[in-house]
Amino acid sequence: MSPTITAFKASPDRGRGLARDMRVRWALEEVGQPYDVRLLSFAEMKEPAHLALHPFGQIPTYEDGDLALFESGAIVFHIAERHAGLLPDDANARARAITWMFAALSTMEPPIVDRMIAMLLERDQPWCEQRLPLVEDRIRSRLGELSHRLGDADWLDGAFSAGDLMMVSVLLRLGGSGLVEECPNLSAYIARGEARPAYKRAFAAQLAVFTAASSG
Ligand SMILES: N[C@@H](CCC(=O)N[C@@H](CS)C(=O)NCC(=O)O)C(=O)O
Repeated sequence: MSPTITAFKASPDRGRGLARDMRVRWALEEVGQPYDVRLLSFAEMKEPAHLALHPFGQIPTYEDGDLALFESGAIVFHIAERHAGLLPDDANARARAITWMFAALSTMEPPIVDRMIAMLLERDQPWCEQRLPLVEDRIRSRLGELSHRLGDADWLDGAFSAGDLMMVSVLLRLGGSGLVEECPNLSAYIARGEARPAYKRAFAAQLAVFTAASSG
């Protein structure tokens, strides 16, 4: 049996890779694990059947036999633990790759999500014009620090890992902001992630949901 994940039936970014099922799809593609997708409307995400899987009524979720998981980070970690290819065998290198997953989710992603909320939901607030530059400066600092650490390496710690998968996924949420472009090595890092065949397959699969919906 293949695992089943959940994704948006109608994605706010029209299936352009930003919804967080993309990370899970990418991880599954990297390890060569086929999967099924259950598409949900916003209303369906808040119904009891889905709330039993995801206490916050969101996507993605992951079901495999008796196991049901939520939180993209936990799901990608689980996939990386169960299959070869996303975490190194060496125990210390593995711990460092996991550290990068946490860094992506708990250090980089919060200010990036703050910016998205400011752009999408707070635009009309009188204080938004003052707040946005502050949020962007916080992101800029983090990007500068990350850029310094990455230097001219291809990936954050040796070979590509779940840490890079998560970091690239989070940085992609800055598309169109111009912030990443201030650090050319980070732009190149993201491009390397996007060039991976597994990323391309995952992106195409997510986009196909929207393409099918708009042509049907
Ligand atoms: N920390 C969660 C965030 C999940 C999340 O925010 N999901 C969004 C889609 S990317 C969602 O379901 N939004 C709809 C909602 O919150 O009602 C994760 O990484 O899985």
